[in-house]
Amino acid sequence: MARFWHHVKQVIYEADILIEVLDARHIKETRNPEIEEKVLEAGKKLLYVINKSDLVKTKKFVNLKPSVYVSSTQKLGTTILLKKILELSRGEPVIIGVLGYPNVGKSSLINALAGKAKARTSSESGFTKGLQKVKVNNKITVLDTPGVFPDKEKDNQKFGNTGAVDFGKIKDPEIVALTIIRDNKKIVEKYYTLQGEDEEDILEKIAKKFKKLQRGNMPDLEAAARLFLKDWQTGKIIL
Ligand SMILES: Nc1nc2c(ncn2[C@@H]2O[C@H](COP(=O)(O)OP(=O)(O)OP(=O)(O)O)[C@@H](O)[C@H]2O)c(=O)[nH]1
Ligand SMILES: [Mg+2]
Repeated sequence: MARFWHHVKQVIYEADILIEVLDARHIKETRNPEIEEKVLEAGKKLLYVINKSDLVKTKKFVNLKPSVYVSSTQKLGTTILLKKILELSRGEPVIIGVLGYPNVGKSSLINALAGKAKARTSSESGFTKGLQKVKVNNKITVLDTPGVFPDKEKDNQKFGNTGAVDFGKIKDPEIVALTIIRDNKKIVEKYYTLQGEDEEDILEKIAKKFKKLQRGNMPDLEAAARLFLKDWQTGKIIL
């Protein structure tokens, strides 16, 4: 991940305002204190944008200032965000750097602001590789960046939960899936319309329901775990 740091530093240097994009389902987990510190140290303004708000039924109260809830794919909250940007820039031309965890929707946010698909997006985490400049209008220019984790972080569970490492690549998918199922039992049971004694039982039932079976009709728990993580990470399961 270290190779991404020079992009981050460059963006912080070039931009007047930095947006940290957070995932509404995992606000705390997708914050990056190292980046926040660097932004403030550089004397730049930090604006929190809580994206994927369409994936939560109730918006949590967050003590982050200034912050705006948006859904980039459903274009919700973007007018309020543009207003906030104009307020912070006092109507002067401004360069905005967009930072955040992999896969939180940085590129999608830029497209929502620009009103067209100018930054390339993907459900694959780690998609944006270098810096990309996008002109939103004649006052606002936005810099897209590759997602970054905090330097020291190696938390496989968190990567799976937030989608920072995607379902196809995550290590130990069964452990990751079982922990998420345990922590969200009711929601998972409701989504798959099944019930289980515990998380292992639920994962077995998911395997059977979607015919993820090994020889002898035994449930293939790794395949079921990846299927579950796909649904989880791509926002099919609404919290
Ligand atoms: N439901 C929902 N999905 C979103 C939203 N914003 C982005 N996504 C999806 O999240 C995935 C990642 O979006 P990107 O915009 O590529 O995310 P990114 O932060 O640029 O990702 P990297 O470049 O890989 O770091 C895509 O599948 C998007 O369609 C949103 O507001 N709601
Ligand atoms: Mg991107």
